[in-house]
Amino acid sequence: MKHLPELHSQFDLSEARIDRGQLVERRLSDLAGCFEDEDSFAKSLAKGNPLIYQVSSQEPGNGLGDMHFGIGMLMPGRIGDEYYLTKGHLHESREAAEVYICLSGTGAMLLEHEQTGDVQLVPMTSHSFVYVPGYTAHRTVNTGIEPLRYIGVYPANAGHDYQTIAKRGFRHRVVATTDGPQLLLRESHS
Ligand code: PAN
Ligand code: ZN
Repeated sequence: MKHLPELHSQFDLSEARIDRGQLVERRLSDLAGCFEDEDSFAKSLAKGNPLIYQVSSQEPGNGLGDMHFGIGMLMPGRIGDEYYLTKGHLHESREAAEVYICLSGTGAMLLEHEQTGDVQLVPMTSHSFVYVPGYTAHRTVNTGIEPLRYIGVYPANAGHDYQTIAKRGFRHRVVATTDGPQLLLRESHS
């Protein structure tokens, strides 16, 4: 069966790009304020401004019931003891959930419920799904030594609220310890 061209898109796993995708790139400087250790952040930034993650996404429609989707690639690395991470956000439509499909690499999804404060660190390993419920701030961290690649699928009306996170921050952070990745309370959280 021949697909209509706009309904079929190929993605490049290694480059983490979808055909006709809009590309967003986040460099270290875009993540100011996200890491606890500001001295380590400043020292790393003085050495260069590497790409930390990118998302290539498609927004085929904005009608009721439409879906958006994107493929992300988060690089391995740390600032101090804290793993490289995405900015993280709540959905503007708070009830909007999201499905992540983990393709390669090793990481975790930090989930914090906006009202209850319930926190979960959900493993992201290749060939697994992570379900992100509504009303939940979500941030991806790469706890491995390879790029973490994943696909996210969410309702078209979800929207991205970065401001609430920028103001309040996440209450927890994910750090490297001799026992592996651990979830700690963020000291600077207000
Ligand atoms: C994902 C994220 C992606 C990048 O596609 O947008 O992981 O993270 P930030 O958006 O927090 O920079 C998603 O959750 N979309 O809703
Ligand atoms: Zn999301």
